[in-house]
Amino acid sequence: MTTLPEPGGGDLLLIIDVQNDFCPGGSLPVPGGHEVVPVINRLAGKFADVVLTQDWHPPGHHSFASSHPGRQPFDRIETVHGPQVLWPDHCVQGTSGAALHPDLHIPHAALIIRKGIHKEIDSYSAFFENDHATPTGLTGYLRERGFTRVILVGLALDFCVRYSAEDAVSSGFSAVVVENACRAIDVEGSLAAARNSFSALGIHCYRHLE
Ligand code: VGL
Ligand code: ZN
Repeated sequence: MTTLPEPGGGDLLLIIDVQNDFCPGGSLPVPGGHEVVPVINRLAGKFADVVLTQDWHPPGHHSFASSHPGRQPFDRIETVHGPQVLWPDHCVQGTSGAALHPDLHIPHAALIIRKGIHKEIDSYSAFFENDHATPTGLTGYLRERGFTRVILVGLALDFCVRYSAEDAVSSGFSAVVVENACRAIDVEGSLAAARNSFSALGIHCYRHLE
């Protein structure tokens, strides 16, 4: 078992999208998604500073296959912001599918960032929408609070965790991913692509951390 060097004052735990729709029984289930809940609850107890995210789409969101006649979930299309995987309708604002998993117990989390709120553009990252330009405000929060390192966990490793980790680094923070507190969707090589990106960017990926 590996342990993270004692979380310090500059460290923030960023918990990505641990929501009902990404767990078995939800509309975009990540295999084993619910298994991260106890692991994250334990890890969060070691951090004074925790932020959560929620994928939070309006009905008819551009990333939904149902918004594109003739398309099926997991088809790919080209958009002005690059390639887009089309998803089943998921995490619609205010629905039970968009709620955090009921067993997630992080009472000391200071902030919940909701992303993907604009109908015409997806937002995998907790920092920027998929145009890589429209901010969510998280960078300002982290800078103003003096955080220097972001420890990432949650769903899905190969989409929202990946893009959040990349944007943490491009925004000047160091980033660490705790893989046993993540699960992946793994469509068309997306998990391998995420791992390649982590090593190219110097994002340390703990395979197993308690
Ligand atoms: C996510 C696909 C679509 C994620 C969100 O949280 O990784 N994946 N929306
Ligand atoms: Zn989404």
